[in-house]
Amino acid sequence: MFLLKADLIITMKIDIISVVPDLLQSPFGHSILKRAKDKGLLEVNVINLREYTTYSRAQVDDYPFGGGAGMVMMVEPLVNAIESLQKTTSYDEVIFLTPDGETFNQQIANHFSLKENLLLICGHYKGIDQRVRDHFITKEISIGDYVLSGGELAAAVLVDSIGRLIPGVLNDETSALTDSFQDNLLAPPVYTRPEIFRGWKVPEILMGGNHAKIDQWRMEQSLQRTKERRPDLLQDDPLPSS
Ligand code: 6GU
Repeated sequence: MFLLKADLIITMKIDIISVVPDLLQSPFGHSILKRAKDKGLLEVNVINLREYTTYSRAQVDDYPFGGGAGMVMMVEPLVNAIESLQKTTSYDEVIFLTPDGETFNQQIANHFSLKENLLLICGHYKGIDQRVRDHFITKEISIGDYVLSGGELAAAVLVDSIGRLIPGVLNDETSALTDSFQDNLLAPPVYTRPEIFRGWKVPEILMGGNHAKIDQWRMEQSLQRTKERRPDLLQDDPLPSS
């Protein structure tokens, strides 16, 4: 929880371990996430894995035992980095971003948004030494069935989707509730000024001011969109898996 009775604000902290920290410099400095940081609700730290290696030339990867293509991120630099961070922070989850993880969705974002301290670990090359996964990782997350060259963009997706859900981050607290996926439905169409553009009119119902009718129209549109585009959502068990 983030707003305690005494109005004490607790910052959510997300630490990210990466071999290409530069990739993560820009994504969190804009828009809603910038506001979350400025309000003191979210802190994001990017940690360069190469600072934790004892090998020469800042080496963090090596050939796989047993042969095969690609490099593997070594156990020692990762464990050094994780244990060093754990000295000052007790993480609620240590999350490894990997294409073979559980597929990320809104329910998982909701779940993580209620945590206080998260550690994200970005994989690269052919992955990380399995012993890190066995002994330190508490959740493995993928952002979809395609392969990225590293976990950084996936980490940015997680931070964005989680950060905007932290209580107090969005101006209008209800607006996260009307997002697509929050109730397993896609969001309805939206319109703003002008009422007519090139002869294309805004649906009359939205201009009438009858909010019960508008709510009903939006629900029908949501259902119709979901049936057409994502019928699978209507069959899914709406309960979160964890
Ligand atoms: Cl989390 N990492 C990588 N490397 N590729 C992915 C992914 C993550 N999620 C989907 N593809």
